[in-house]
Parts: sequence; C-alpha cells; structure tokens
Amino acid sequence: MTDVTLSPALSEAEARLAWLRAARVGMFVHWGLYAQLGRGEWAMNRERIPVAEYERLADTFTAERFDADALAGLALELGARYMIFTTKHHDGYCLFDSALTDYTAVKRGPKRDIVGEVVAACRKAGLGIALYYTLNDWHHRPDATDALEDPAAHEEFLAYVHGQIRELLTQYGRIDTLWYDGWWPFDAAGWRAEEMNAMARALQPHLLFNNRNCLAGDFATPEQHATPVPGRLWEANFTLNDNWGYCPSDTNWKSPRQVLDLVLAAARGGGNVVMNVGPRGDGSIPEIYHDTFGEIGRVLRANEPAFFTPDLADMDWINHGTWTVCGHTAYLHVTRWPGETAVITGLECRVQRASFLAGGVPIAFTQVEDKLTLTGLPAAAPDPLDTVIALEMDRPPKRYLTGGMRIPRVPHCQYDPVESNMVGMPT
Ligand code: JFZ
Repeated sequence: MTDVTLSPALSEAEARLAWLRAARVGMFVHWGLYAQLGRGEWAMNRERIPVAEYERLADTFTAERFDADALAGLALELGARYMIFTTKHHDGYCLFDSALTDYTAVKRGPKRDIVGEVVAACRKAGLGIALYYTLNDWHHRPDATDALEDPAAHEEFLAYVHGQIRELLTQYGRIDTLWYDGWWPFDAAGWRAEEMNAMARALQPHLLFNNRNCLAGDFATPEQHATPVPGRLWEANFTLNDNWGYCPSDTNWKSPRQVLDLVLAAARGGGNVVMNVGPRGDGSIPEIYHDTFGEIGRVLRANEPAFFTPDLADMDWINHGTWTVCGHTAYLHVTRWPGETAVITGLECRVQRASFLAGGVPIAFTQVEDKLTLTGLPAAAPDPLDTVIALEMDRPPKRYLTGGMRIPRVPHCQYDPVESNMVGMPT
C-alpha cells in the first residue's frame, strides 16, 4: 500500500475505520415479527397487512429459542469479526427497550431486551457490533407519509427517529457502527441526517456510520453485489438465499463456493463482505447456515493471512483461481486445481519461496525470467474449496500479461465504471 500523508481529519477518520477495514467479514442478522410469517421481512408491505392485524404478531412472538450466544457462535463459525443486528426493521417493531413506544420486545411479546442480549453476546465473543436501524417505519404514526404532508407531523416523526437513535446509543454501552437503512422517502435534509450523525457521534465519538441516511457516512454499502467502490471502504451485504428474513420456501441457497468467491472479491478489492442469517420465528437458526458458514470459517481460519489482507492485488487474472496480496507475498487461491504442475507467467518479481499456506509445506519451483513453474503438486487439490499457495516475492508482487502473444504493453481501455445501485446517493 503506498504511503500517503493524510490530513488530520482524514487520518482521524481512517483511524476510526481501521478495525472495520481489518475485519473484512461480518454477519448480518435479520430477525423480527415477520419471521413468524416465513415470507421474508417485507411481508407486511408486500401483502398490505393492516397495522392492527400485523401488530398482533407481537403477542405470539415468544423468542423461546432465541439465543444471542448461539448467534454470536454462528458468526465465529463464519469467521466473521462483527455482527449487524436489526434493532428495528421497516415493520416498526423494536427489539430494544424504548420509552417512545410500547411496540417493543421488552413490553410486548418476549418481554426481553433482545438487543441488550445481542450486544452482550457480541462483546463476550469478541465481535464488533453494528446496530441496524430503519429510518422508515410502517407502524408509527405519524409516519413519513404524514410527515410529507404536515410539518408538525414531520417534527413529531423526526423526534421519534432521532430519539430512538439516542436510546440505542445510550442504553447498551459501546456500539461500533450505526447501520442505517430505509432512507426513503426523504433526503438528508428531510431526515436531518447531519444533525442525526452529529448527535450520534457526540454520544459515541468512535462510532462509524454507513451511507444509508443519505449522507456519505464512513463506508459504502453495495447491496447484493461486490462492486469495489474506488477510494473508500465498501461493505457488500448478501443474503444466503434470496431473503433477508426467514422464508422456508426460498431454497435458492448460495453454495460455499459462491460465498467464498464473495469473500475473495472483498479481499481482492479492498472491501468487506457481510453474509446474512434469518432465524426462524422462534429464534432458532436453520441448520444450513451452520453447514455453509462452517465451511467458510474453516478456510478463513486455515488461511487467515491470505484473506485479511490490507493490499490491493496488482496481479493479472489466472485461470486456476484468484490472487490476494499482503506486503511482498502473493497468495494464489487455487479453486481449479491444475494437477501436479502449474505454470504462472508475466511475473514482474522474483519468487523466493513457494509453499502451501495451510501447514507451510514448501513447494518446488523454478523461475526463468517472468515464468514460474510449480512442480510436485498433489494430483488432487488438498482443499477443494480453496487451496492457498503462498509465493514470497523479492518485492511487492506484480504480474502483467498483454491480451495477446505479441501485443505491446499498452493501457487497456476502461469499461464504464459500474453505476452504484444507490443512484444519486453518495457511495
Ligand atoms: C434494504 C431493506 O429493505 C431490506 O429488507 C434489507 O434489510 C436490506 C439489507 O436493506 O433493502 C435494500 C437496500 C438497498 C437496495 C436494495 C434493497 N439498493 O440500494 O438497491
């Protein structure tokens, strides 16, 4: 990573962000009344369930199998370093204690402070904690619709929203990130977002913000895609199937291979990846999350230096898998095993040592100019999900190949940058 001199304000922001940059992997938890319906977290809106009918779900929401420590344990199984937990989703039901409404898990339903349990479990497990809070609210009156039509309703609604953010930041000790969502229908001015962030940071000066209260915040949040956001930290969030909230009919599960590719995209592109779990209505965790997250955590723990990497890889693509880089070491994540010999050309550095990262067993190699040949490899991949080969170089790793056998080294024309899906929002 090239050294740059940051302005004091930038260096303060970078210092605040350092832990999140290094964390790389997080686990999202979407849980609330909607999990009892089993049709995803937007069921109230998509089925136009009247507020009076929907809120009766609070009376059967017992959380009898909700276990915050088990959720923290699942995050550790994944290899995650932090958890994002939905304190209130768009349906307006609060899993935290609030003096501003009775529509909470403390006063109606389990009679438990679920958020308090989750924060304590994360601290005990050594996980960072991000509190997800939706600005939009389908239950509260006045709501955004009233606010759009009546200044007094707008004031009352904002007092509720800002007041609940204050509650979240004063009731549970140190919180690492405030994860806004549900920013529609207002813009930053409509939410008084500057005031919101200023109040939050006055309460918790180290606090990080995402970009979903219509301000840039500290990091971008590509939704269900791992498109690097140039020049700043990005955190891509993904469902494991296609639903954030529990939905047993949705069996479109991502394989460990697909999840690991997302983690590699983040490691390669200077971002984070967050995988979601949607517990059942009773709070229990579907087994498939343990199966898939367990595979990912196994690979991350066996090859930690190759995933928690601070540097961007300047290594041209290779068909055997993908590169990550840290310092003078290039890590080749072999996901398509080449057999007993592998040839890597285009190197603009000298390999000093080659080895399997997991276990450190040396690999025989020769290098003639830019061409490296690895020999004596096993016939089959030691780890079919990801076998990491560490190539210790004599300088920062660099690999370049032209798009042809004799095309000179010329800059490649750049495709249009991918338009962020938050069109018009700061990324
Ligand atoms: C929002 C929520 O509506 C959803 O339920 C879930 O909580 C998710 C993490 O966040 O959904 C979004 C947010 C942003 C985009 C799309 C869906 N986007 O930018 O395209």
